[in-house]
Amino acid sequence: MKKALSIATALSLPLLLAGPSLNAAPKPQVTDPFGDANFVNDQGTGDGSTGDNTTADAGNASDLGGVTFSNDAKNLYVMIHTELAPPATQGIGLRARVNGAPGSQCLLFEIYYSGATNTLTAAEGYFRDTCAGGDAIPVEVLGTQLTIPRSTHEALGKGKTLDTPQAQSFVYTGSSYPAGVSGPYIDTTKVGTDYKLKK
Ligand SMILES: [Ca+2]
Ligand SMILES: [Ca+2]
Repeated sequence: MKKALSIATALSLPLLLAGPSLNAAPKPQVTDPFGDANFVNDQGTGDGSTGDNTTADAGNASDLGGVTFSNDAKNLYVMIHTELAPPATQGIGLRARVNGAPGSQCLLFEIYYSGATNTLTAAEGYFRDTCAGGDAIPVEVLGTQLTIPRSTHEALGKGKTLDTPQAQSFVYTGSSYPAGVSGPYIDTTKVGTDYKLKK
């Protein structure tokens, strides 16, 4: 009896110690200040090189705060942080992109929101590989988070790294992608830190 108890204690102790780190919120790979959704940052390029201009602030649902990637065995989760939850009065879109040179990253994670400038009735989420045809694959969107099945693309496989992450917000006009018009950019971020997929 005494032996059984000591084994149980020995087994449970490492689990208890591991608890807090397992529950900690993931750290964002991309960060951006609030107060700079003003059509000025990297306007015309959106490549994330110019940085942040906070001399004016025109938006809040379009004001990027950063991007957090996380994953489990089945899905990649892309959370795009904004000052206020979309949708906004005007139609907007949010985009995170990875893998490639700044300004020409291949993999796009996009959410298009309904608003006065478009005919969307609900948020639409897409994954696109612009270096391989760019076909828009519809994916699940909840708030500002996209859920992409890892089986969608080899770049989301075990041990892969998503490099050169960056985000943009933009005006979206028209109907569902690709019929509508994306732009101009409202806010952009600098390039953040790489994310290595776990599991
Ligand atoms: Ca911002
Ligand atoms: Ca910014």
